[in-house]
Amino acid sequence: MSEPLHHAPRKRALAAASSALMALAAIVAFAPGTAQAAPAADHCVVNLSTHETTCAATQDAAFAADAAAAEEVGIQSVTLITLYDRTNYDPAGGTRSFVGDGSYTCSAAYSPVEFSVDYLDAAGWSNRASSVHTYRSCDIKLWDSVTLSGASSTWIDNLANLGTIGWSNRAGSYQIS
Ligand SMILES: [Ca+2]
Repeated sequence: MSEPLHHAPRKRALAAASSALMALAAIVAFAPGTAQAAPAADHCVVNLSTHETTCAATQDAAFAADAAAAEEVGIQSVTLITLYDRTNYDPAGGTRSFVGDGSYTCSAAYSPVEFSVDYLDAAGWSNRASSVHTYRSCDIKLWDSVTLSGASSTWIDNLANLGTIGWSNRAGSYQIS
């Protein structure tokens, strides 16, 4: 049985690990100088249990690669959040998903926050998400800038067009609860 994911020290570890992994993912996913132009269609899965980030050319391939790697260490990946570059959950522009282990479910309440992702810019995802889908009772709050600073959105369950609440291509960091 793996350790529960929602302990505070785990969040700090996640933030640090994610920064390093996202930086690596950005190097893999983008040629220098192209990150601000039309982003390539890239698909990454951030595993909150293993702290590994797995990227592939398609969303299905990214999920499959993450699931295979997690299974080797006894974790069954389950999707908590998927960010989409495009509206209407269209994966064609790229996706970034966060997965937990098979038994993980977010708490019904918005407090405490269960995960924080402080640096979407390092992953090439700052000002990019235009729709978001959540699972396992999780909700997401978007922040305008990195490190959970600037304005923040309401807690979002699923939203096919973040533009309807003024949050398309805007989030620089976010929280999950
Ligand atoms: Ca977008």
